[in-house]
Amino acid sequence: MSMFCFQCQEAAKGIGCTVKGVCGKDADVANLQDLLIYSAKGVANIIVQSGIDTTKLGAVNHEILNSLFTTITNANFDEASIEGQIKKMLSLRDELRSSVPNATTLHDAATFQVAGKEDMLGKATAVGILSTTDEDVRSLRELIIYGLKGMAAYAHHALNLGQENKEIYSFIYKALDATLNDNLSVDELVSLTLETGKYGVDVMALLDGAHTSRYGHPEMTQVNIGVRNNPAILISGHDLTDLEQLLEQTEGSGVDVYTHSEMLPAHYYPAFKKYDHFVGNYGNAWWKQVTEFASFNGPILFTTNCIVPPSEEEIRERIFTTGATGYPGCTHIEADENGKKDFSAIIEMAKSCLSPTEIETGTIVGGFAHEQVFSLADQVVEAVKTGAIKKFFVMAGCDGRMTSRQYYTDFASELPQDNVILTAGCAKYRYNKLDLGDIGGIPRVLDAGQCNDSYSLALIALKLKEVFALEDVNELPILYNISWYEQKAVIVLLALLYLGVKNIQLGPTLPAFLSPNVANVLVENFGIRTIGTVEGDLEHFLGA
Ligand code: SF4
Ligand code: SF3
Repeated sequence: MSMFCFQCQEAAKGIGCTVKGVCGKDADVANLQDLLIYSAKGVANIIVQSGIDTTKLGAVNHEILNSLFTTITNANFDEASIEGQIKKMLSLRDELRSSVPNATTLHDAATFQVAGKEDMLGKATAVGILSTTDEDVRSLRELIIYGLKGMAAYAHHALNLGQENKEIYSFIYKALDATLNDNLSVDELVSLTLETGKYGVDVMALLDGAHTSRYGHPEMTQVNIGVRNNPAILISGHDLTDLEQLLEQTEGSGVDVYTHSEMLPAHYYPAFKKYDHFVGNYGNAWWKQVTEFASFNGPILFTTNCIVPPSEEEIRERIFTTGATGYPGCTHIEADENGKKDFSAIIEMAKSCLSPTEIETGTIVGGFAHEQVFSLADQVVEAVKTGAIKKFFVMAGCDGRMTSRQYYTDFASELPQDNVILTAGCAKYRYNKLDLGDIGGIPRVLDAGQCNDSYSLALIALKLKEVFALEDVNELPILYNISWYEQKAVIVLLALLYLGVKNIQLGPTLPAFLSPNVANVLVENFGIRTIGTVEGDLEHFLGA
């Protein structure tokens, strides 16, 4: 075994990747990512054990987010970049440690030293996931860590918009440190897992506030999926500040901008509608990028995951990364000290490329985040009261490569006409181009936005609970059939559990990192189950 990773839904054989990631991550990258997490835990150990006030830790707070985010699935495949981040963390860690000379009970994570890459790889093997031998403790520790990775990603986007929440940092340190503590019981780790969900809600609220205060509230929007005849740049990932800067810098240049995958919901924000050269969305969910990038013809900017390793050199040369992403051989664009990024190299490249080849035509509709849905509340409530809408199905989450995900297309197609799908994240691409119609003008697929906008779906549920004067969110006509892939979906799931949502169906498979006992806790306390057949599940949900 040259590595071990089981953090995403595509973990090899449903157990874990041991030689090379199914995602394309090689063993050295996987091991360096393990060491980066261990270094982050060391920083947390010093902070927690010495009671350091996290409000005084600007750079450390930001680098903790960056480190966690870097290790998320499909974000960073660049060994040199991860090695550099480890060095940065170790230097911040050692500086912190010297500021508290009397700290005596520090963990190895807070004190170990490594001399170079070989040394790092040796250390990584000793401190990786399998170094926790009890499978239930390992399962809970990793569940918490993956929740923290998702939390860090969202906190990082909010930070880019100038918004921070000190309590989120304090929780991240507390939880990271707890995963080093061999004295914690399984019950204590279970309650820490649920507490992670609480901060999941908080971080999504923070990001929602950061997005809407800067860009306005998403509104119902028809997004073009065809192309124009100008050279163009494709922007992927979740970071709206990168998009904002790209739109500003391309204005008047003759270069168009299209969104890809999780950037699609940017079209729903009023602030971006003023740009005539912000043309539409090109393509589908992340895993189809290999063929879509070939026909796009122009350069691609990755602001976050999900990157699929580009096998052809011609395409690799057109890919640019920024923020926590990285890929060897692709140009990485760093922000200056004021957060400004210079995208002129991408714009110049675009001018020398052909315009995109059309792969689809028409439009798709979205923008049903909380304020837009609240403004339709009377219509929605009336439709529920008259029985025109029987149930809402939350089908948020991620898409992925596995052929078993056809289930979600079939489920959406076969859902009776009086049901509405609430979605967020890249899961939507499994059914957002089907002609599913509307109910009295309300589209049957209501897309709230990116995976982090699952927060809107929670607010919508809470609003309906209030309108219908119910005691419990589980009494609402809302059912959950969620698909997951990477760690942002983990924090969304933990947030829903924290909000008291029960009977979530999670697929296409349950996480490999859930030990049988931990899976049982989720089944017994929360009624979590995984998908079966479309027919059987429709019967299960609707009793038909
Ligand atoms: Fe395997 Fe997923 Fe880990 Fe990649 S992120 S190595 S596919 S478990
Ligand atoms: Fe998708 Fe990677 Fe999860 Fe943000 S872009 S939802 S998988």
